[in-house]
Amino acid sequence: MIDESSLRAVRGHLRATSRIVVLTGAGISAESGVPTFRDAQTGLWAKFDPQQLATEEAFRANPRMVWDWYVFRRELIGKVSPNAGHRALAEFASRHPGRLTLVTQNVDGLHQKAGSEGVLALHGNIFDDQWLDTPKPCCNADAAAAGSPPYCDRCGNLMRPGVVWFGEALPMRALDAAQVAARACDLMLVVGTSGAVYPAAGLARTTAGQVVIINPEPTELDDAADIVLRGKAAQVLPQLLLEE
Ligand code: BJW
Repeated sequence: MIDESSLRAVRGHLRATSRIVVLTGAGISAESGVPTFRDAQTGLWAKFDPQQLATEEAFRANPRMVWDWYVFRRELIGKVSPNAGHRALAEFASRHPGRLTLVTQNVDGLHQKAGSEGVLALHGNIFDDQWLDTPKPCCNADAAAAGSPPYCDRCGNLMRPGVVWFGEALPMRALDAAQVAARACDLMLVVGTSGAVYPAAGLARTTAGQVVIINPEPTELDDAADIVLRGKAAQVLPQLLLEE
């Protein structure tokens, strides 16, 4: 149970500022049924550590296994819908144009599906494909040979998911825009992230604005927070954003 005075304080900040950044992580999609990144995996994948799978090294060593992990997750995410947390953010932004910058680490596309526009997706999109190695003229993504993963039948180049793995650079335009917004904002809501992965987590450490964490569990960013709301995103966000 979150105390009403903390909720009132955050609602006050939301009313008072026109420069709000929301940084989201896997926890915001938990109530849609998407397991968080560091959650125990289920079924066939229970024995694998996601941190060991989400790397180029793992993909090159065992492309079929890593590709199949993404196919499994694509199928799971394809079946779920945005929840009240995603919807509250989209609704707030459409009622207050230009006031909110939404930055997400999530690759599930649920913010966009909820109607949020201009989402800065720092870690890509799980439904995109791209070539593993710089494509040659023979590499035609639309004509990739079926396989696990699909491949170029001329040179053997492999398709991989269009996400950002550990050790890879984030999309420069999205990261630059997120850093500029974070530095300039008066209020940052940090929702459903463990705060363990950089440079995304660094946004909460470089902002001059008030930092509000929304998470049912402790995070690695709690020391940077002005207010911590210990609750679930799909419950807390509507209370903050839709009850003015
Ligand atoms: C709820 C809830 C509910 C549950 N409501 N909440 C500085 C210091 C140390 C290390 C580094 C550093 N800078 C860079 C690094 C290295 C590395 C890194 O950060 N490593 C750390 C592990 C230490 N970073 C990188 O490698 C990045 N690249 C980079 O820095 O490149 C440099 C470079 C420059 C130029 C050229 C080349 C290179 C890349 C990071 C990419 C991260 N990618 C992933 C995988 C994406 C694809 C996929 O999904 O398969 O992104 S990793 C994974 O972590 C995924 C997530 O987006 C990301 C963050 O996870 P998130 O969202 O926080 O999820 P969880 O599971 O950790 O937490 C869930 C939270 O939800 C929990 O807190 C729950 O309590 C909460 N929760 N239910 C609200 N209902």
